[in-house]
Amino acid sequence: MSVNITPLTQRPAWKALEEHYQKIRTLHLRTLFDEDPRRGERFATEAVGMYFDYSKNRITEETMRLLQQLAESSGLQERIDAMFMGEKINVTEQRAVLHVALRAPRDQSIIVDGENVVPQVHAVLDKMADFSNQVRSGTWKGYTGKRIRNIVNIGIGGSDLGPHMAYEALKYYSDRGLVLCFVSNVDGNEFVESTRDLDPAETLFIVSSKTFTTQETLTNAHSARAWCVQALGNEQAVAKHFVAVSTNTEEVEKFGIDTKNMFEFWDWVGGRYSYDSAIGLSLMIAIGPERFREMLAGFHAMDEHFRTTPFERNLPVLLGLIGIWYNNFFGAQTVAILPYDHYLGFLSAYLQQLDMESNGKHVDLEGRKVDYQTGPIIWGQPGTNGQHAFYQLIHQGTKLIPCDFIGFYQPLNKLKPHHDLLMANFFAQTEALAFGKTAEEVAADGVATFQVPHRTFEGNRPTNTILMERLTPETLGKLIALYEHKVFVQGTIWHINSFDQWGVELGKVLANRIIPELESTDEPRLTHDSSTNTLIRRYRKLRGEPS
Ligand code: G6Q
Repeated sequence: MSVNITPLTQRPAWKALEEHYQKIRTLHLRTLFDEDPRRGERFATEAVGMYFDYSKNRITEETMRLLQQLAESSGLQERIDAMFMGEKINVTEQRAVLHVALRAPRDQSIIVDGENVVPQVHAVLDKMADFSNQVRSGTWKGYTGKRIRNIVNIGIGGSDLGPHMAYEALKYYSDRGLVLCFVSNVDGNEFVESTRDLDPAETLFIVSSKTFTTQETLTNAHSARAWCVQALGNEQAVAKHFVAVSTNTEEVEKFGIDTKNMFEFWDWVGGRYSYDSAIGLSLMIAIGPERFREMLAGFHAMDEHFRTTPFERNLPVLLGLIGIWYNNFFGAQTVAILPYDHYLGFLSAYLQQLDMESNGKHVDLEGRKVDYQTGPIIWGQPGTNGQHAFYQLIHQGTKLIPCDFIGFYQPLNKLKPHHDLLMANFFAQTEALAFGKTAEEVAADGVATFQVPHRTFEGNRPTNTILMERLTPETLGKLIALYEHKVFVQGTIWHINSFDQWGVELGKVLANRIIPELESTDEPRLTHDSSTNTLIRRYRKLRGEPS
């Protein structure tokens, strides 16, 4: 479908944007707001309960018109339809990309290889709900008959970040009688610290791995198994203390987990798009099946908005296009994600994987090296903490850093006066970033002349503002789907495959080669480069006992 598309940088829409950039690159947000007193309302839109103000961006109506043209010239609508219809748009792996099916209502039909996948999705959700209810109610007992109080999710990357982020985000709604931990790193310190205060008789491990072959996850799962069996004195304990989430039945069986305690998902769910599949089992146990379904409904509402809304009012499209504007025309290298909500502490780490693993690609769908920038570096942390740390560079540094500010009208914990103070800071930051403070204004405050340049803020720093009512399972679903689809919009325009991750492979292969070189008792014959050889020899000599 896309093979004959004109290369991105040769399209009229791209060239028009390049010219347009030359015209407005020095235009200041102060001028744009002065010239149009209603700009703050005109460059804002609301859908599915999400208010999106993009007026504090270095854009005009012409910019948005040209960006939309660029989206059209990329066949964006056709690509959206292709994804929702289950076409194999992940071309390098020959797979459909159907995270949207994970939140489709029961009566919807999405066909993959001649089969409607929606009933399978709901069958697994029902099985998860049944299991979650058993654990939450105490019906599911450990090997010694004790109730389960600790849930440890063992998984990494897409099998860790989603449920971890969402558990933190929705902690307010979680069962406080349960302790949840997430163990991902192959570094044994994490496993030991996470389990040291837990009673094995009360602990359930959820081994989450799409492939069930991931080194980190299997190493942690084997350590967990040894920890559990040693404490409970019998191999049979595994059946009561381990469940698996995977697509690989054979490997799950090999590990010794009964496949009736396995929760399935499918190859058309990418790891970083998987937390509303069975990969979210730990989250469902924490917040309960009803809340989990509310979250899926939030995802679905944003999916439908994305699929059906014209580009000029389509939130993921607008967010994606504005990102392209800075990334490809202003040369911005990064995007800061700044949620003003403590519960969203893991959001930027989660979005980092979602965006950077999806769009960190250097060749297009046909394998040609691209001659334009693709995915940006994603980073950030919640306000107001960041204000006292890295915001300095955003305000007065030499780099252009577009920021997404995310907040809620209502706090979950009503503790006066905190929320008003939090939101005052939110609004003040976007105002300061946009309008700055001129040297004249600084001098007029009576500031000593030598200090004036240091205390001047250029402004013209762009921000998006995303506001919703309250942080709930439903609003979280909408927010995550917004970013999933933003990544899709950008990947489509860059004409890259946002759904593979070959970049993770090389390091894995090389590590597997080095493992026996570290483990061998005889001095290994090393054939790496001189740096790697020396590092390995030095490590072997100085590590003490092999571990
Ligand atoms: C995500 C990636 C990657 C993956 C992990 C874990 O999109 O594919 O982060 O989720 O490598 O893989 P497994 O679930 O197979 O253990």
